[in-house]
This record gives sequence, structure tokens and C-alpha cells, in this order.
Amino acid sequence: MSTAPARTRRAVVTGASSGIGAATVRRLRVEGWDVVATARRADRLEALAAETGAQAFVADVTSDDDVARLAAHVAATGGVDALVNNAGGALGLDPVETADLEQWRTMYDLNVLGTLRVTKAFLPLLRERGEGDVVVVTSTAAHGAYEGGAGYTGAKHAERMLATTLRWEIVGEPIRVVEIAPGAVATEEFSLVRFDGDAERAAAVYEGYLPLVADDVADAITWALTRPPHVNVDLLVVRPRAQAHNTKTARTGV
Ligand code: 8X3
Repeated sequence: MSTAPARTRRAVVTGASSGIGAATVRRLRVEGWDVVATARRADRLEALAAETGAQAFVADVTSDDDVARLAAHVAATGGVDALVNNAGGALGLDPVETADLEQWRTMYDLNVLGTLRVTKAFLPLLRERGEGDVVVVTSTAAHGAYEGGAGYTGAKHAERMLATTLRWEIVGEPIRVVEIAPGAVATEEFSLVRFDGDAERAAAVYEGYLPLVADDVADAITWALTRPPHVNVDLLVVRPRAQAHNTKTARTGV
């Protein structure tokens, strides 16, 4: 009896130019996936593509036109089995009373509306495939509150609700909706961007304990994507061992 060879699966990863996104591209390529890596920064994407053999596609998830171009490109070049919504980020750590409305607007645009825009564009393509996955990389900030965090935790809670509600809405279809919620991950940019380039303040976030690295989260994403198709990992919270909550970290020195 001959069996047809398994088709190579293809993923689209947003926010792929650094951190968790880039690590996910690397992991999936190692596991034999075809990957379309997308982000705004062409130079970084090109370097990642040259390193991994992924395809680079420059797009901004906050742009309707860019996301439409991305979806059309993916449709025309082989379709997609898994969408990894990773693009996102935090800006500032200001109390509500002094919060910067522009920063909040940007966080909502990127984390919430960006994920919504890309997910809407790709659901029809995943359906065409017969089976597919939508991964949403939220954060432990989607599952709790902390002082100064309302802009980011609010955006991440909304992103989580998008994932949870979508799972309810399309149950019965062969599409899995997976939420991965990382705690503290020391990437080159997350805290640097949050603190507007203040390297000392960014480094202090990860001092005195072993934080996660981007590949730890990429590993979790890849694991969820490679479960048998009837298994849906609804939610995977991944924290450093030393972190019990966003505001409770054992900084005992390492
Ligand atoms: C990153 C985790 O603690 O900075 O998404 O909100 S935290």
C-alpha cells in the first residue's frame, strides 16, 4: 500500500524581524516548514530569509493595503496552513493618570487591530486549505493587571478576547485557535522599545533571574502547531521559573 507523502506545511509569521517572531521562523524552518516571514523592516527580514530559507515579505500589520498585499501574495504562492500573529509590543509604563494617549493608540493599533486585520485576511485562505491554525501570541499581560501597565495589559486582554471569541465562533471548522501567553522574555527589543531606548531601564527588567529567551516561546508555538490536528492547545502560559506573576519575580541572582 502506498501512502501519499505528507505535504510541507506553510506558516505566515508576523513581527518576524526580531525576537519571538524571528525565533519562530527559525524553529519552523528547522522543523521543515515553509515560512513567509513578514514585518516592516526589510533589511532584517532579508537577513533572516538568507539565514533560514524563509520567504521575506515586507508589510505593516496596521495597514489595510499591506495586509491585503500580503494575503494576495500568500494565496498566489502556495497558500497557508498556519498564521502566527506575533506582531505587537508595549509602549511606556505610565500610570493611568498620566498615560500617553498616542502610546495607547499605537498599542491598540498594533496588538489588537493588527491581529484582527491579519486574522480576517487569512481565515479564508486557511479554510481553502481544509485544515489550519491561527496562533495568537498574547502575553501574561493578557491575564492580569500591574501598575503602569493598563495600556499594554488592556490591549493584550483585548487580543486574548479576539482569540477566545474566534475559537467559539468557528468551532466545528477544522481550524485551531491557539493562544500562547509568554511572561518575561529577554529579547533585544521588547523592553528597549517600551522604555523608548533607555537601555539601562530595559536591562533592569531581566536582572537577577533567568528570563525566557525568544526561542523558549518559539518552542512552545512550534509544539502547539505540531500536535495532532484534533488537539487544540487553547492556551499556553509560559513564564520563567522565577516569575510567579508579572510583578512577582524572585531576583535571587543567577
Ligand atoms: C511581556 C510581559 O510583564 O512585560 O508581554 O507585561 S510583561
